[in-house]
Amino acid sequence: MFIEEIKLIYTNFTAQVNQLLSELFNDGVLIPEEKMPLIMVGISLFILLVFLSVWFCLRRRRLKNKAPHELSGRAKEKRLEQLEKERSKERELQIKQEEKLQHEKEAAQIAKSEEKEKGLQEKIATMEEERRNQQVLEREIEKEVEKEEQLIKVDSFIERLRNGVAKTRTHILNNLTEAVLGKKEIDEDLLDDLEEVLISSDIGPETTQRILESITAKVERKELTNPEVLQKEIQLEIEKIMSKTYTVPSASECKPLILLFVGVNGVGKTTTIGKIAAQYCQQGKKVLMGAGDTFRAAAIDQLAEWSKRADCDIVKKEPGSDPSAVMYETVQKSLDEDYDVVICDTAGRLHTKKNLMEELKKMIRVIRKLIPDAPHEVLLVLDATTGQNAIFQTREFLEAADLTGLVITKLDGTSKGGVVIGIVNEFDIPVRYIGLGEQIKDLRLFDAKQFTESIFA
Ligand SMILES: Nc1nc2c(ncn2[C@@H]2O[C@H](COP(=O)(O)OP(=O)(O)OP(=O)(O)O)[C@@H](O)[C@H]2O)c(=O)[nH]1
Ligand SMILES: [Mg+2]
Repeated sequence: MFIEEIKLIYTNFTAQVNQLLSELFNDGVLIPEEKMPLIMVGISLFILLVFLSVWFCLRRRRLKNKAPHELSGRAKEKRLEQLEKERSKERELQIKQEEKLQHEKEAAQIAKSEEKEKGLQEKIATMEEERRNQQVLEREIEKEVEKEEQLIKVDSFIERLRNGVAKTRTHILNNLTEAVLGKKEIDEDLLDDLEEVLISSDIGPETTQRILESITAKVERKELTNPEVLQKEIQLEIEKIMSKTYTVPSASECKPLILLFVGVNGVGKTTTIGKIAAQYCQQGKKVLMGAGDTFRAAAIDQLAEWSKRADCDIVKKEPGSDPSAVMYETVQKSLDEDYDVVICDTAGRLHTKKNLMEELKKMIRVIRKLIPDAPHEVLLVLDATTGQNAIFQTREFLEAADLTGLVITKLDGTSKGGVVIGIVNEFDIPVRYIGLGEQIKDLRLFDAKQFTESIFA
């Protein structure tokens, strides 16, 4: 009876489940009755599985929330293990977080120091830029100062040159202005006056004649009519006389370049040699001096002193020895030891003038034995303060040697430097150097334009 009831309940239940399934799948097909037990077993197993899963989850959660001492046996061990794992995970996490924080801190610090460094670098760059600007400024100032110093030097040199021809200038300019005054044209009278003005100046009769001839020719050709331009004409004529075209042998073409200085005593030969040697040394040339004035012991010492000042070598012998022997030894040494420039001093006074000239000729012969085209320059030194006397000296020295150039010294000690114009005109020898003082820098290459301007400008 009871079993029958259970069967009935089961049958109803399966029928309802079948109905439910057909509604669930919405297909209206009922499962055959013989398959229902299997379906029911499946459903039961599914429900059991769901129940067990829920139970397992709940149990796990409960165990998880329990303290280890509330557990026992395997569960306790597991819980402890789990707790250990969780703790180590937490520690790892904490370490990671700390590391992250540390990294962030470090990164922030690095960024900060990088920013600081960048700022510093920018500051350094600005300072560097400022320093560079400062240096540029300093260099510019130095250049300016140098320029100014140069100008002052040039000025003082030109000023001294103007002083050296002051009397020549005042004489020519004043008298010429007077002669030209009120004249409308250049006539015979004016030309006579002009002749008087020039001849009474220190430029000499020959030069006066040359200038007059040139001006008269221009007047005749009607190229020159205005008295006002006479001064400019004279200036141009004088510049023409002074501008000799000549080839100066250079130290690079002639090696060694042999220079021989001649002139009467006291004109400034030794001093000029010292100044020229110093200038060549400053250009980096290897310079040798030859102490050819053996007549006076003091002359040898004076040249030796200059060689020290100029920082070059010297060949010297005892006073009284043969000057030609000194020349030979000097030139031989220059050839053996590869000198660039040889500068030879000579005596300005011997027992007789004839001796002086003969000695000079002999020296030149001896030098030519070693170097046939030497001496490359024979420079006659003239003292500007001796005036017309310089003309006689030039004449005499020309008989003994082929003079290649003149050195006019002591232009700072005269006001009648115009005498130089006469010498150059008469002998057709170029002026190579002028001396306007006793310092090295006071010896300059002669510039015809500068010289003429110093008289007329
Ligand atoms: N003011 C001035 N003095 C000069 C110049 N050149 C040379 N002197 C001076 O003139 C004097 C004579 O110069 P020296 O060089 O000894 O003359 P020197 O021709 O060798 O004379 P000797 O050896 O006797 O033949 C010295 O006191 C020099 O300082 C110059 O251009 N200007
Ligand atoms: Mg001398």
